Amino acid sequence: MTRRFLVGGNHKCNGNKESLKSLIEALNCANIPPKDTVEVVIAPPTLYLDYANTQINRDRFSVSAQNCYSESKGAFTGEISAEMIRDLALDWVILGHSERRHIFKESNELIAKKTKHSITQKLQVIFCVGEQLSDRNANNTEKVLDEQLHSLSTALSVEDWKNIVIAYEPVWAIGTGVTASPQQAQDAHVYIRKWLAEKVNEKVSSETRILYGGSVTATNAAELAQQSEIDGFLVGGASLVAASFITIIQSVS
Ligand code: G2H
Repeated sequence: MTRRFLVGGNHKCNGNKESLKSLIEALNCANIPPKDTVEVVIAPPTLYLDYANTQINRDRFSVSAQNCYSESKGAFTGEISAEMIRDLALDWVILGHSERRHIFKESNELIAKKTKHSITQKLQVIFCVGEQLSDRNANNTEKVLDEQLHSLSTALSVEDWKNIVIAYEPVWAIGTGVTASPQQAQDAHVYIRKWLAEKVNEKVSSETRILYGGSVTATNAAELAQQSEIDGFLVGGASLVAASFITIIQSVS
């Protein structure tokens, strides 16, 4: 089974219209593999989604939201809905990022509910999982992944999984400059794929793309990309710098 590489650029709460304009201009003329070889998705802050989608070359790139709520509309001040993302003609949303889980205290259940709702609205979801350093040190990495994946699988039908890309992002590697070693990342990805085979089915296990995220840089991406179970990256800091992001995209092909 060949899984198409995917590289996501998660801008988090960074940048402004001017920096985004420069980034998009650089991406639009970058020498990168075609979309059917490497899929590239950028996720600017919500306020800039529409701007990004009108400026970027949509034959080569897609634009993703970084989050959305579990309901269509209503009295949920500060939230956006999957319906609104679709209204902007966007196809992607990132859900369950560790910063949503740990800073904003989103539960496994809420994230699963958001994911299901997003899929009903025909969005594709980059669903993030990953353990904290204390979990890893206590040998609880697999337990944490089990819990995060279990609540997702209870919310989804088997059909829904074709709209899911999993991003394994160990929290201790996020924005810290400490990257998981290629072997550590590979081991976690193997575990997630085994979990999918046992709890969902073999087809979902072999077809679901699993990205690695956590201090991916232009320097470490190529070696990580050589691991058989790594199907791409979710990149934070390095996705804000055009030259770095382009090198990362080039390194997966
Ligand atoms: C992990 C990653 C992007 P960074 O959060 O999702 O960020 O590459 O800055 O560690």
